[in-house]
Amino acid sequence: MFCYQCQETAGCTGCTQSGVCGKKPDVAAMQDLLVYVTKGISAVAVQLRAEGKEVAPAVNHLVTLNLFTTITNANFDKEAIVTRIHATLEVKQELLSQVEHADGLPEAARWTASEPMFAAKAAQVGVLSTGDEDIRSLRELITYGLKGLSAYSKHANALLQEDTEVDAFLQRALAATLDDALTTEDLVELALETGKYGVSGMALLDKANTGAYGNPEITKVNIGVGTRPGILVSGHDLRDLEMLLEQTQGTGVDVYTHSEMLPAHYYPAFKQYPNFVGNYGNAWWKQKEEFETFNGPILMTTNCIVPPKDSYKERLYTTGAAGYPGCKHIAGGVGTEKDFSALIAHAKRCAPPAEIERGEITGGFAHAQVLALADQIVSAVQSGAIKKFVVMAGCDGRAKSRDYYTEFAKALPRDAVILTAGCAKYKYNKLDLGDIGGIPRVLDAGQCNDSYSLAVIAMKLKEVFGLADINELPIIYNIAWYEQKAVIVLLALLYLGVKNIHLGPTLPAFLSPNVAKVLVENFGIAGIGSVEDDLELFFGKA
Ligand code: FSO
Ligand code: SF4
Repeated sequence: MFCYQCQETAGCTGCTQSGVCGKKPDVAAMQDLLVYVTKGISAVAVQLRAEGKEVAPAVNHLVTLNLFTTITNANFDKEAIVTRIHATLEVKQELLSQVEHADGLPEAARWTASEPMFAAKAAQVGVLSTGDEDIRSLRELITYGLKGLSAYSKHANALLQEDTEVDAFLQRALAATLDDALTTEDLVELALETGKYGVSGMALLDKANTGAYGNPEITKVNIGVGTRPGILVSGHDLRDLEMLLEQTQGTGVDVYTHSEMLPAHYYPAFKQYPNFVGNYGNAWWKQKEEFETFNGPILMTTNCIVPPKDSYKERLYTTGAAGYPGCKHIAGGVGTEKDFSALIAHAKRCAPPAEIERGEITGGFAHAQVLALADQIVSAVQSGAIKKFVVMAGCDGRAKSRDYYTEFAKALPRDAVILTAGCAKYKYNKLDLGDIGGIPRVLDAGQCNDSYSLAVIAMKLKEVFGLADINELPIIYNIAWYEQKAVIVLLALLYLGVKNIHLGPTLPAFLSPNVAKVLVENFGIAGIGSVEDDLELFFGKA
């Protein structure tokens, strides 16, 4: 196997024996093949559109769900991945029969085989099948960005929102990664275009979430526990959470959020559920301890799954793109009502969660809420009470080096405000960093896709201050990444013209030296240093 798609890749170069995430070589191989056949069906869909034919939404959903399935920590279930390969080959055959001019199609578009051939083919189509390291680097950068975009599209689709232009682009870009005629320049351009559609994809999800559940508002979220048994929901899918909340009414079972599901508490629509108790635990990587003490069933609506301990494995359920062998999967696609009765019955047999923390954390600073406070924020900037905003969005992870972000947050000058989104927040959202004239020093916009909110806020501030360039704002970008959704967020920020983004704790292994050079020279992308050096870099000598 060879996989280098996430920040925790072995030795910062690539996982070759087994994934640091727990992905085994046979699962990695089937993921490689799933990506390959998804590129193939995308090429067929591109050809159909070129011939003026319609591509059904079901095909778009199949492509995005396939890519989402291969995101780090989403699906470890080989059988589930093989089933998706079969389904893709079947739909592809059907689409191929509608193509009039099939001559120019790439091999991936035409390839089909029975299951005994899958392993051999997978060995030929992985990441290393592209020989040139710069082309490989750009193809993977684009593919990982598209995986992130697929995840966001899938969540929007679950709320019955579609953007067929985003889907058409996604398939065109995927197909382009098969095209040997494209140069590094072409692929750099395509990577930026991926960022453009990343903005559209995040905007679509923002519209879907706020349209269905209202605009996030300032909210204090309980981090303690109640006395009744509970179900813990992790991942990012708000529609799954809504169905679970509906089905648990009157059952005596409470619902808690874990990790990236925390921002659900900020939406007005979810506040009406009396059994929606609070947020339990911390970022995804602490789940081994926290799922143990939670005592009740856990629903993973997306990544990030850590291979479960036997002690709680039978309490772990997956749905959507998520999967783990031996864990029960709750079925249901776009527009269907999922049946969570098994989890509810399971919860009733369990003890209530053990308390691991108590108190409250504050969040809900997505664009509408921040813009409602715009006057207060603008005058704090004009009076000098706020000197800088520091975007510390992205992901948390296991690496010890990520303590940097806690120390950096603690050491920031008192007149700096942190803007955050994604699970990166858990590195500092329980520190008492105080406020500036009533404005908290950590403003949490929501999930990683709500980085869109941070971009909307930056655009608005640029307008209010009458600036010509977004980079003239007093905003520093110090972003932590882990998996492929962070890649689409990064490409989206680059597309919006944001320069000098610092990315840590390490730069992606999939950036070849030449591709990294392009990003450094054109966008000022940099890594992180020590807390002291970076503070001096951003704020000058104390
Ligand atoms: Fe985190 Fe995991 Fe949102 Fe990711 S929980 S790491 S970038 O899935 O999606 O921030
Ligand atoms: Fe390794 Fe990350 Fe790939 Fe898992 S997803 S195999 S940890 S590079």
